[in-house]
Amino acid sequence: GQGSRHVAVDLGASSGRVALGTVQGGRLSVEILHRFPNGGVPVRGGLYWDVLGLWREILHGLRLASGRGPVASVGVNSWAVDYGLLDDGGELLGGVHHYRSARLGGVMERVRARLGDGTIYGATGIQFLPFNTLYQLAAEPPERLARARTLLMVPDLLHFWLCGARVTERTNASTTQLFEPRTGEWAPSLLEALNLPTHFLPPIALPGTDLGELSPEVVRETGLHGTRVIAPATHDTASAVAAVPAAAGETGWAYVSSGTWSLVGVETPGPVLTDAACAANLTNEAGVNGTTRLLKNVMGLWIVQECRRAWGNPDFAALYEGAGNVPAGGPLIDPDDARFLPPGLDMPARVQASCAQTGQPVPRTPAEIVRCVLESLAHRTADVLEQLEAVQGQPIRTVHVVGGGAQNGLLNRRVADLSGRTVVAGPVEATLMGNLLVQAEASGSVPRGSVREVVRASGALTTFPPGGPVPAGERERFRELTVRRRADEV
Ligand code: LFR
Repeated sequence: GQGSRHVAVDLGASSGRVALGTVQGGRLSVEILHRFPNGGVPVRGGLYWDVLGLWREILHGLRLASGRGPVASVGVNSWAVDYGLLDDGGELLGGVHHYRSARLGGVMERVRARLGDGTIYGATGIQFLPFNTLYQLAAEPPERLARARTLLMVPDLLHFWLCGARVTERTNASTTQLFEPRTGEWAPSLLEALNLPTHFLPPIALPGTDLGELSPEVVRETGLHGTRVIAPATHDTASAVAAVPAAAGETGWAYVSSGTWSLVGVETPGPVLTDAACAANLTNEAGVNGTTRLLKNVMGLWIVQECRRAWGNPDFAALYEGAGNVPAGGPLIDPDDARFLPPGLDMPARVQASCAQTGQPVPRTPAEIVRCVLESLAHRTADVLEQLEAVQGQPIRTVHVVGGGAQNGLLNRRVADLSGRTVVAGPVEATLMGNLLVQAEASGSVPRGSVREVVRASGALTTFPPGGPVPAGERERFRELTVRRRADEV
């Protein structure tokens, strides 16, 4: 037979893809049909996503898919926390703000002061990050919220355009800091305490929910017939974690979902809302099958991406090769310093200023700057692994690095060396695979609970044992550098 065919749309902060997945004989093959760039669009001091442009690219990708034969289902995943507001008639009310928009300056601090950290964390178990949906809603003009009938997260909005469903898928809802991880329902009390409306929060649907058939208009535009829209784990990180190639019964593993962000975490059977988890500012996001993703956002390859943009987009491969020739033991930054969050062509200068202010040699060449960033990310990853171990009370021996960043051999090696743990890298396409396999599971084309097994059967992994050079006192040098910010763990 032909196997069962599904289409995944994976929207990342810097690029999007439409991919065709075919499941046959317990294996998944993934063919990327269409790639397109993505990024923030600065307008009048704001920063927005080009959702209409993304929609056009999705339609184009679906048209390509229809040329290959019948498709059982399609599902969209993206980054988290951002949303569109719809009016009664389903019209989009204004732009979709980017989570790195300057509109959020000072908002989280005000909300935390008003509600108290214990109340917010106790209700949601979510890491305090300035761009959480809770703070974005607190930054909205009240008239806009009053006019809004439905809030949809970015993948939900695209599903709505595909098939008309007005629901929020659970994994992405869980990132908002408006979601109760124990009950799986919204936590409207936080909005109420801020005197904000809650009427626009839609019903929550589980990953794997059949949302309906493509609208007649989309059928006309794409040529797809009989294709269902099935919600995957719409949060990209949740799709990636669903596809971590851990073996059945494997214990003592953590994951890094490596891309624009590094999401460093473990999978737990339920939320961990202890004082220790709160003090470590760990997030409890929803995973597939009722699991919890206990993790922390680490700034990730964003700093390198933004430096590269400033340097006129040279080849990533050349940048990383150059960085590999720079010796270890050079200057370090605290990658989670808030100064690195906003976009800007001054990113290399920010890295340099940080090194200068901490009395270290200033990296000059792109190779030196990239090495400094990668080395610092590896240190920070090692720190978070230690925090996760302490909070969970269980040793972590293996680190599964998945996503685009898993191609970065230098970063993988340094995470292994600096954390003293074995890194298993791959798959690079974990997000697409997780998205596709949750659809396949829901449509019955792979057995329930077999997603990780199918991923393991579908491609080779690369192992990086620890043991490379770690100059004496190196870990302490990084800790020293980050101690002031870590007191607040944001
Ligand atoms: C990764 C990611 C992270 C989320 C960040 C912002 O792509 O989804 O999990 O914290 O983007 O939405």
